[in-house]
Amino acid sequence: MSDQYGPLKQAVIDGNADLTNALVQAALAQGAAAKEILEGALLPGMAVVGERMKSGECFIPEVLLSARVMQGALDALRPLLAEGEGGGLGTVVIGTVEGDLHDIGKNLVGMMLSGAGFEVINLGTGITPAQFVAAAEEHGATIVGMSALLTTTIPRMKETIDALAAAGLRDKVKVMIGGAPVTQAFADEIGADGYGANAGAAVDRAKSLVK
Ligand code: B1M
Repeated sequence: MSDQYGPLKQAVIDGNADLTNALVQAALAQGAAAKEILEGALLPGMAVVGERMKSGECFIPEVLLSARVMQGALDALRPLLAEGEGGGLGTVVIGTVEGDLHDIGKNLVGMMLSGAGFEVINLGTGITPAQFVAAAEEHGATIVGMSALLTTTIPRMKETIDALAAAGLRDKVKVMIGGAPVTQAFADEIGADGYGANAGAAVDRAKSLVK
């Protein structure tokens, strides 16, 4: 799979939007499934960018380019990823926590939840505990989903759980968390109901939470 998608993966790494879009469209035209394109090229491409960022081989401007390219490709795949199993599973209010602007993974999880039959209210990035609480109340959320990519921002997840409890909502909503630094052990520690290592696992967990 990875060889077939080598050029597309490389286009994401290079931050080449035109080539990425063209290769995504070509793959779709040849009958590739959106999930296959995502898992075979787009996610591995971003993983390489992450490794290079960590090792100092590339810097924020390059990472931003790749991130924009990834977001553009996800937008093209959105209708296909969100195609799905019918509605009725409940409402998920999802956002990236305060102080954190990483949103690619959170948007992907939102799309996949939508495809699985949840109504998804995507609050965006930098969401404070009070904003999560207000949105959960306003939309009658079944699940509150929080994403964080920074070790410095994951403490906001526990603060949000505490804020939900203080607002009398903790028994009414399930809390799901995810993002690169988040683990099942951390989810257990802060009293979250569910954790997903990736979008697929997040959907499975969300479904099991509303059964
Ligand atoms: Co940032 N960044 N970044 N960054 N960035 C990381 C996270 C980092 C690991 C890079 C590195 O050093 N290797 C590092 C964090 C280190 C740490 O905290 N220990 C880092 C840093 C340091 C920073 C800055 C501080 C850099 C700086 O300014 N000096 C800065 C912080 C800005 C801020 O948020 N306040 C910053 C900025 C940026 C960009 C703006 C350039 C860009 C973000 C663009 C955007 O999101 N719109 C960016 C990017 C792109 C990354 C990396 C390279 C890629 C993240 C990504 O999109 N991955 C990232 C490296 C990495 O993660 N390996 C990195 C693809 C995405 C599909 O995966 O988000 O993990 P992910 O989502 C997955 C799962 O985690 C899970 O499912 C998703 C789909 O499979 N998941 C959930 C996510 N949310 C979930 C919620 C759930 C369930 C599952 O339930 C609700």
